[in-house]
Amino acid sequence: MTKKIKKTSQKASRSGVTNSVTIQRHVILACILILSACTNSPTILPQGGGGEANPNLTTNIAALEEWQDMRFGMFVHWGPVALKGTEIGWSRGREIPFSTYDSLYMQFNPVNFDASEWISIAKEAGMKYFVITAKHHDGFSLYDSEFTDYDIMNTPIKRDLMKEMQLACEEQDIMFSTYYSVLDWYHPHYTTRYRNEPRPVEDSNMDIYKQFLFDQVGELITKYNTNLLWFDGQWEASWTHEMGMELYQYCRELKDDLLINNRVDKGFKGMAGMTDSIAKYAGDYGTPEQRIGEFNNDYPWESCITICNQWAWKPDDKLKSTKECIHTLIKTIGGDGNLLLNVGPMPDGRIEPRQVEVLKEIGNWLKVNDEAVYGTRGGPYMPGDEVACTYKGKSFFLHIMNNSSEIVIPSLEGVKVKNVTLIRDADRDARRNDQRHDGVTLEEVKGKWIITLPEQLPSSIANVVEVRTNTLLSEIEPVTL
Ligand code: H79
Repeated sequence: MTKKIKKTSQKASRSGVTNSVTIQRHVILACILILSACTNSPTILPQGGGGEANPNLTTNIAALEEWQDMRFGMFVHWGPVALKGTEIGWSRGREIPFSTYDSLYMQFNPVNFDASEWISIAKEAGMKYFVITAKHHDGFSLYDSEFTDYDIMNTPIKRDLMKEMQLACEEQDIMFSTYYSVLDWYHPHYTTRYRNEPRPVEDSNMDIYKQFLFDQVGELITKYNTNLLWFDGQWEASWTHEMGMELYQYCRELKDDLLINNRVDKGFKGMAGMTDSIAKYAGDYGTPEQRIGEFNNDYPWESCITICNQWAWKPDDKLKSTKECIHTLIKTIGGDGNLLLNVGPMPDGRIEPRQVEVLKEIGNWLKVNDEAVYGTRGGPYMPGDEVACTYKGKSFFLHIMNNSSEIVIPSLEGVKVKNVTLIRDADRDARRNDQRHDGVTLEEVKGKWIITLPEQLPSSIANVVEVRTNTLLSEIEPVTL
């Protein structure tokens, strides 16, 4: 087993959930097997993995659940294009002429880059994992690759910045992960050309490109110990379903507890990001882009959303407010997904101070409400516009995003409420020991639970009420709010 992040104390408190989920999965799997034996129909895979070519290569569930428990990660889109402030990959041959774009690396000299500082910013924001663009559609390798000269070692900075990021992550217990675009508009042997690029395609050979890609991905796994591979760019005709399944299998052979998103293969449909057929297509989880995914606790998913508009840095780009970011996180985890929030650092190597400010404020909210986020799952109520819900064991957490003093939710059949508290500060012991009720009450009236909150609410962004019950909430069918 390769090195992964150290287990935190949260691990202990979530073991109840994990065990029950595992048991549930085993029961479901047993039922499916019995059913398929009776009807002679093919076995339905209850989870993702290597696709139809690799029916026995299923998602590594322990790694998946550990990642799901993290709930919140940092996505970073960075490269020489930051010098221009235009979009990574897409502006090549659009806002920036091809030859200018492809020469930017010769001036890329981010002298203020400090990997420990980036990772501290992520950590302070309450993020538990980190995903860096090792190679985007523009083909530039942000790391020291043996297989190309178009990489960070041939820039004026001449330092393997991605290695520094990996080491900083390991130092600070943040799970290190990499983004890799299977599409490469720079590589001569990748057959599809971007826009009106003049290079002829006649001599291009996808077999050569494929070998290059496998070699590079191999480096990410063996040299950088990436824990998750975030593939992208699978939609062009040059990339096939067969290649996707082969790449998935290759990665898992190199590292069995690696997680791989669904863009490794062609099952990803539209920006809603989920997979058409989990048994047919490779990938461990769905990837809605620039949107909050729909409630789904059958197939794991992660929304990737930018903190500004652009993925890569743009001067004076419109920045989302702390409130919008926190509400996005709450609605995502309420739908049982992870949130991968993207920042695009500046060409000098720093993350923009105003973005750092928002990230810090998100972290401040999370420090108080951490129990309602990490190690939880979405449900048993599906998210609405103003309230979303997470649960862990026998407790559920109502995240209330308006400032109302009363909320009404359908009661859960057969579930008894034992205790209701408002998360006010990080002093969870006082709350747990029932020394404070903070003026929250819950009353049952005709199949509804009416929850009243005190006038003075702790947060102007979102307040969390914990409802402790007598029932394991993973057993409850999701209810609409
Ligand atoms: O890496 C990020 C995007 O570059 C990539 N996926 C995320 C994680 C991506 N691949 N495809 N798309 C995004 C969809 C394409 C969106 C576009 Fe556009 C709209 C391309 C051109 C217009 C977004 C806005 C990108 C450039 C401007």
